[in-house]
Amino acid sequence: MIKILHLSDIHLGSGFSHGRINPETGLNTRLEDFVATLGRCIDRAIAEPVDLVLFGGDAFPDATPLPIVQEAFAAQFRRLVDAQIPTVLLVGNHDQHSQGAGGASLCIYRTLGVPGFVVGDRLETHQIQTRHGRIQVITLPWLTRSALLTRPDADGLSLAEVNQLLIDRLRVALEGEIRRLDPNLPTVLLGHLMTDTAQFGAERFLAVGKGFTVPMSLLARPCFDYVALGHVHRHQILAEQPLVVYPGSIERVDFSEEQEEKGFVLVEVEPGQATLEFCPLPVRPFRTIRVNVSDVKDPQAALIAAIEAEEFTDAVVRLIYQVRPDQLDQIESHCLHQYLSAAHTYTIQADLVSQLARPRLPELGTGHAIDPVDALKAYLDNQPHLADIAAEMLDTAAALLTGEPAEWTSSDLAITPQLAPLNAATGLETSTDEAAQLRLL
Ligand SMILES: [Mn+2]
Repeated sequence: MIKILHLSDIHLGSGFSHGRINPETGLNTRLEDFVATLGRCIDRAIAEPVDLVLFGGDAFPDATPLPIVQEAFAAQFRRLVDAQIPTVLLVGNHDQHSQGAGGASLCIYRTLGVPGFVVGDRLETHQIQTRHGRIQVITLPWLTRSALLTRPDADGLSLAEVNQLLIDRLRVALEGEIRRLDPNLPTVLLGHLMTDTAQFGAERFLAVGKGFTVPMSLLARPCFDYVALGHVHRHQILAEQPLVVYPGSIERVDFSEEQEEKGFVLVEVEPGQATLEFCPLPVRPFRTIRVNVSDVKDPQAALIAAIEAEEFTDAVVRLIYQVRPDQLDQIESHCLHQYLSAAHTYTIQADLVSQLARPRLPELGTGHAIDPVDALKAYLDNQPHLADIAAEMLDTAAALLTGEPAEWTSSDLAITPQLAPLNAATGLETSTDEAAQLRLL
């Protein structure tokens, strides 16, 4: 039986906007939080002691962390070297250098020859000697398209066909590793990836458009005794036989993780079976106070009541309230700051709402029903670039409203949005879905 501590998505050095400078140390308090939480994970590994630590990737926000952040990370993992606990550091998407292979932020541990440390920056099988016997770990770092495909391979293929080709190539490469496994040793697959069944949080927006989704059928296979994953920040168990697990991030990276419990997992593995324990971490709470005061008489009193109803001592707080422009005089912001001062940090966001939907085209006036054709005409009068097709649009609209079929004309093509633009970087067709996601980056 080999005991493993599996943690992931440390993201040390991110979330500084949710912290403040600690006057005693000069450091951002969120860096201190993350380091303290990482320290708790390492404490547990040493206290057990576990036979192996698996890190599922995304050590830092990017491949070039600040020296002070690198040092804080190294100081914690150094304790595993001193305790002679072998450790695998997997390279996640945030650890990769964007310029070609190599140079990932974690590769320094291999370069320095840190005893007992393995860096997983390629698909590879590592046999690791632990206090309770040997174990084999297949490392599957974050794979980009360019790791598996050349541009000619993808020529003329749709996005779906490219993804299928990527999965086929990964399947073949993984099969090669599986065939060389020693069937008498416990086996772990350690991967930084998105599965097709995971529930996503912030990481979706941190990484979209750069990778691809791996089907569970490739992972949940009897040749693996445990599948240790990283990348998705919400802890989840995706399969029981074998266990396929995201431990989740160790700290809240942003407000999208407000409701998530944070932690790591302890796993006991032997050939043919694994058992799991999720270990929650006491991390700093995030609280959103959301209140609509636009329909109350005393918005200040309503705001204070909403703040007082929440327990947020030492939490990262955001107060979001909806208010009418004419109520702003009634809000005393210094008073809100006073009430929120028990928070670790806080932001206040006032969303202005209009009582009436104000007409954006003055000629349409307010309050009464508008004939749709008049509305379209007013719109077109304000859009000079549509002048060429204005008459046709009005005819078509009139025909649609009377239920008579409009005849298609050549200008229909001119106003059809281009649904599959070429991606300038890859030369691949971009689906509108992906195009929408790319805009989020
Ligand atoms: Mn990731």
